[in-house]
Amino acid sequence: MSDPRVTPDDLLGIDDLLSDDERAVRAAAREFSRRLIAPQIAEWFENGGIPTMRDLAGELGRLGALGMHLRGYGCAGLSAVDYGLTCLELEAGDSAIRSFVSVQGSLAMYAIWRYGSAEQKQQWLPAMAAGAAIGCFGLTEPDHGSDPGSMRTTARRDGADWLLTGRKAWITNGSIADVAIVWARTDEGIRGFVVPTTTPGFSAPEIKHKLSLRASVTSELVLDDVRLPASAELPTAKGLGAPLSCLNEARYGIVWGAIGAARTAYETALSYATTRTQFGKPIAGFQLTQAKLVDMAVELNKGLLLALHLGRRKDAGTLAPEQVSFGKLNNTRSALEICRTARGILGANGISLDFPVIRHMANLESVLTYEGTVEMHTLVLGQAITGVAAFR
Ligand code: TGC
Ligand code: FAD
Repeated sequence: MSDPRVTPDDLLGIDDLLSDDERAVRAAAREFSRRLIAPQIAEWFENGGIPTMRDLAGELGRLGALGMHLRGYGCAGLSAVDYGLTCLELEAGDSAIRSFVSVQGSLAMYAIWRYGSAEQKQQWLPAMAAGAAIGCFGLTEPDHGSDPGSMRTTARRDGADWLLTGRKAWITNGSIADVAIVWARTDEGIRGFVVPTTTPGFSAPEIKHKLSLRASVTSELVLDDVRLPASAELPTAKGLGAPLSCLNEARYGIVWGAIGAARTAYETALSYATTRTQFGKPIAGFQLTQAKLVDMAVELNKGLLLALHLGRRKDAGTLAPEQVSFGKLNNTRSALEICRTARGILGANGISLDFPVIRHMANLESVLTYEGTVEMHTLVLGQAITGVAAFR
């Protein structure tokens, strides 16, 4: 019997931990990413948007990526690991695509799927799973980001109706959404509302001048006495715990996705280092470059193992929110470090959009901040370890 060998692109043999079906889901997402994202993403990033986003949403729907691990209502009903592998492959293309999928499936659809009425589910979920209707999720406000419990957007009763007033900020998909899940303060506490974006008083101006996630749409949501019927309220979403439970879903996808962005940067740096010659030999032949490549590979593989571990727990129903914070904290932080190291290995070429490195690096600055900053997830884990909440 021959000794086990390592392969450079799977140093720990993590592939062996996946089933044939999981490898097939991953292959489909990888093919999608390489065919429909990679060829055009530098241009989309440079121009600040994806002109064919509605078509791409339909393609993502056909891939089964929208609400992939939800059951019923036209959703694919696959596992959390399948969904994670898909997030990884899509984010290997660009964080904007995984962001779209996260917001659509894990935030907007999940909120309706978990907390919605039968009518809300029937009206929105099949169209959203197909990518025919686009959703967004409005929690953050201009003055309340890490501390959403202090939100100022209000919903007050007016006869049988609700009137929503306030402002949300930094909302992914906002200006292209057909439906917004809006979280607002009521006399009874925080509640969620399903807001068709054609409702009078609702507008979603796009936020321009971003230097990160440029291919993604980010918007404000302006709610100026938006009148909604009583049936627009998510009936079982009571209190801040409801939106935070949706965040667990999206954060889980990011744990995997960040590894995809880092993998692309690592592969680019490895390939560059073996072909770029200085001082008469490929720069991969210098010990300092090898140390960088090894550090990148070690962190990449550790991050992937962590994602898979959390995915198996999620499928077993044993994944705790603090464990999601562990993954989000570690994998976004190390993915960004991998991209920064890759950028250095590429020298001047590292700052060009001709290589998929600085784009991923810039995107990950957003990924580090949204869905809970490094500091928030550190404090979540600090509380888990010490038993003391240090948020305020
Ligand atoms: P706190 O008093 O701790 O909790 C309030 C209630 O919520 C419960 N809870 C959770 N439930 C489920 N999952 C979680 N992860 C939960 N964390 C807390 C908690 O048990 C409590 O329930 P109850 O029944 O006792 O009322 O709340 P706090 O005000 O002290 O805040 C805690 C903190 C700081 C951790 C939380 O506010 C937080 O996570 N802040 C970060 C905000 C954030 O992540 N925003 C993300 C906005 S969405 C987004 O960024 C989308 S980007 C997507 C993309 O484009 O890909
Ligand atoms: P702040 O909360 O003001 O924080 C500023 C700094 O202070 C951070 O470093 C933070 O960690 C630190 N800080 C705050 N409190 C503490 C503390 N107690 N201890 C130590 N440090 C602290 N939101 C949505 O609701 N929906 C979306 O779809 C969405 N999409 C986004 C897309 C993009 C591209 C971006 C950039 C953001 C998006 N967000 C979205 C908003 C995102 O969730 C917030 O930006 C994030 O939660 C942080 O809030 P903030 O920007 O207001 O920063």
